[in-house]
Amino acid sequence: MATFHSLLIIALFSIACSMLSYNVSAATSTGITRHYKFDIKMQNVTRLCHTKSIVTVNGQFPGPRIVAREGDRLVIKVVNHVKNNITLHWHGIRQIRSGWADGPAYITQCPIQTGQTYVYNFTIVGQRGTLWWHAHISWLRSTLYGPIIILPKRGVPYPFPQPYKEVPLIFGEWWNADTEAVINQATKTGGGPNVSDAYTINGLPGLLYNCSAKDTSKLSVKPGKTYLLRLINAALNDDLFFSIANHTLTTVDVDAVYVKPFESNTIIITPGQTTNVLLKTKPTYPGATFLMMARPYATGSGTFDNSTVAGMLEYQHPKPSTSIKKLPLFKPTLPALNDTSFVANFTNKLRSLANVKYPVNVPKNVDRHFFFTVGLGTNPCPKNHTCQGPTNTTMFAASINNVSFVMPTKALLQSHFQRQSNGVFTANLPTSPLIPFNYTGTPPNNTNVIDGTKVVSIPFNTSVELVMQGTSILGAESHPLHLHGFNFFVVGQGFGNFDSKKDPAKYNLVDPVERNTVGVPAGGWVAIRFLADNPGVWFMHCHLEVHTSWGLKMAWVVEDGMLPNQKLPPPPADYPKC
Ligand SMILES: *[C@@H]1O[C@H](CO)[C@@H](O)[C@H](O)[C@H]1NC(C)=O
Ligand SMILES: *[C@@H]1O[C@H](CO)[C@@H](O)[C@H](O)[C@H]1NC(C)=O
Ligand SMILES: *[C@@H]1O[C@H](CO)[C@@H](O)[C@H](O)[C@H]1NC(C)=O
Ligand SMILES: *[C@@H]1O[C@H](CO)[C@@H](O)[C@H](O)[C@H]1NC(C)=O
Ligand SMILES: *[C@@H]1O[C@H](CO)[C@@H](O)[C@H](O)[C@H]1NC(C)=O
Ligand SMILES: *[C@@H]1O[C@H](CO)[C@@H](O)[C@H](O)[C@H]1NC(C)=O
Ligand SMILES: *[C@@H]1O[C@H](CO)[C@@H](O)[C@H](O)[C@H]1NC(C)=O
Ligand SMILES: *[C@@H]1O[C@H](CO)[C@@H](O)[C@H](O)[C@H]1NC(C)=O
Ligand SMILES: *[C@@H]1O[C@H](CO)[C@@H](O)[C@H](O)[C@H]1NC(C)=O
Ligand SMILES: *[C@@H]1O[C@H](CO)[C@@H](O)[C@H](O)[C@H]1NC(C)=O
Ligand SMILES: *[C@@H]1O[C@H](CO)[C@@H](O)[C@H](O)[C@H]1NC(C)=O
Ligand SMILES: *[C@@H]1O[C@H](CO)[C@@H](O)[C@H](O)[C@H]1NC(C)=O
Ligand SMILES: [Cu+2]
Repeated sequence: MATFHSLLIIALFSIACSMLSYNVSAATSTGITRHYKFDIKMQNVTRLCHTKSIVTVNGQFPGPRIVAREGDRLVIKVVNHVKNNITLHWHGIRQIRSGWADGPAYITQCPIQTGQTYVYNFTIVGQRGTLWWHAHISWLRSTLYGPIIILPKRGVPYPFPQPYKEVPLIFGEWWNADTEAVINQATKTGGGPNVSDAYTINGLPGLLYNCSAKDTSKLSVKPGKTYLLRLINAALNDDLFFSIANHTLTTVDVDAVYVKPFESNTIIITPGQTTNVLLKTKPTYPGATFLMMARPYATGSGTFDNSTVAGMLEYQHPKPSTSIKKLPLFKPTLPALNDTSFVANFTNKLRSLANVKYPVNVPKNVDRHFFFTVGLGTNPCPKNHTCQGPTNTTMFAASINNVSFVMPTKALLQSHFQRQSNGVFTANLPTSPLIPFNYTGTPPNNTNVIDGTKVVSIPFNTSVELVMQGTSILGAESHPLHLHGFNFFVVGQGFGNFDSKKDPAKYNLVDPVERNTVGVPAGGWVAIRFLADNPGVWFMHCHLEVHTSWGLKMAWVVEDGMLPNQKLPPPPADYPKC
């Protein structure tokens, strides 16, 4: 698909219109039920002159779009026709009391095995904007991903001028090699995984790569109109800068929450984040074509794919019959690959609307404070092996408070629900570092982590403050931390070591941005708050897939409340078994 099909709101088709009566065992839907069938199957796809058999939904790459309205129920029947185990995650969906449908493998469910079917069934409550779905097992999300477009309830306008058209732009990362082989090799050797061969926009690498000119995403626009671009970063391992030559972008929504609009030439978007921007086209036909480009932001010491994806913004010619002569092509100027101050500047501008219609429900009082260090570390190389970690006797690892999370072989949510956590997980993740050090200074001599399946357990309705402190062990870099089951408020961020005496005084409790994925600044910290009003087991992890593989992940167990509608209902009948 070399051209964009403008998102047709009229193309929204609802198959069943169900009147849902109030049901205390599930979040109530105020809209309609939309049914989707996702067949997981192999498909041959050619990019950069390499043909590869990839795992897809319905043979599509990127996968199909889900379009719904706030308040609708989604019922997605997933049938696995491939050899791999599969789970799908509906990234950013709150899953209020529907944790069984959240998707991370061995956290909320066992995988859907070959030949099996599982129906993901959940409602969209209080969210509108762009989210996305992706596989949540191993590295299969490299090809299994697609947009979730959530329109406001019928008759409710956007808090910005109605755009002429809406277009999803989903950034991805393409490997010529099989990504399962890439992560398996890295796990074995303890080294960094091979980097990707290209970035993509809507699955296409674009004209700056060899053997790729015909695979360029093209956005055809009319002059004098406003377009809503729904940007999604589905790349595995890279934060991305994005810019369109000679055009300004107005950010209006992040992670399906409206923000105070602001303009910039470039945006930064981490894996897991979504950003809706308004693009105002030039008033008259400019007689030029403009590149839309994305490339990484990276500060770590490891190698990364530093290539650039480009798509084309093309103005429709006023006289289509006349032959079009070759037009000049303009390229945007993107920040330097390591421009941390640009990132801080941009993220500091993100503010909630904080008005009567869209209030900020940031917890003002905190029940429990947590301080997590996030960053890299090492595991010892197995005896009599040579490893490719930071030294030949170590393997790369990553941790939270020095605990590198070990994947269980049973689903945590099921074990929790059945009160059979024994031998599956322990609720003893340290709530602050056991050995404090200068997190952003010279790292300690011993960089080894502790391996374990450790979680934090909290009562229903606990108001949580979590400070995430980046470490400089093996290089300071930004970690996009994603929390399942909740949105959180970003109340503060800064560089260096968090100062619990001085920094809280500077918190923004007036209009903090509300989101589900936040970049912990490279060599810095971020403070978030959320109300744990959703019973279940909720994964929190770095959305750089390599760091998740290395153990930068944990889970919050949120206990049931006293009232019937504060309890997690039982799992559905077709819930997969391990
Ligand atoms: C992919 O290509 C291979 C080799 O050409 C072929 O054997 C296979 O049937 C193709 N698979 C699909 C799903 O088309
Ligand atoms: C989805 O969940 C709702 C609420 O629990 C239930 O009424 C409905 O039957 C479910 N649909 C399917 C297809 O499982
Ligand atoms: C990773 O890259 C190395 C060096 O180019 C290559 O030898 C190896 O086969 C690659 N691994 C995978 C899984 O593609
Ligand atoms: C685009 O911007 C460049 C410099 O940034 C400028 O030279 C050029 O005239 C602009 N072109 C159009 C069509 O706006
Ligand atoms: C990208 O990385 C390659 C290989 O490490 C290097 O040669 C090249 O200079 C880098 N390009 C940029 C723009 O940094
Ligand atoms: C960014 O990279 C450039 C060139 O590689 C280097 O000169 C500069 O010191 C780096 N800046 C930071 C803040 O690390
Ligand atoms: C922050 O961004 C604004 C507007 O985009 C710009 O004017 C300002 O120079 C930037 N500041 C820094 C420190 O980059
Ligand atoms: C490791 O290597 C040493 C010497 O090369 C040998 O004596 C020892 O038995 C080996 N240990 C294992 C567990 O293979
Ligand atoms: C591992 O590294 C050490 C120090 O750099 C070196 O002396 C040793 O020969 C290496 N071992 C192997 C098996 O490469
Ligand atoms: C931590 O180390 C950095 C870099 O060496 C230094 O600038 C800073 O003062 C140290 N901070 C503390 C709290 O010791
Ligand atoms: C760490 O290593 C350095 C240099 O090897 C040494 O001077 C220092 O004493 C060590 N520190 C600790 C706490 O072991
Ligand atoms: C698929 O998942 C099941 C259940 O966890 C596991 O026993 C099996 O080994 C997995 N298969 C593959 C190919 O990973
Ligand atoms: Cu990370």
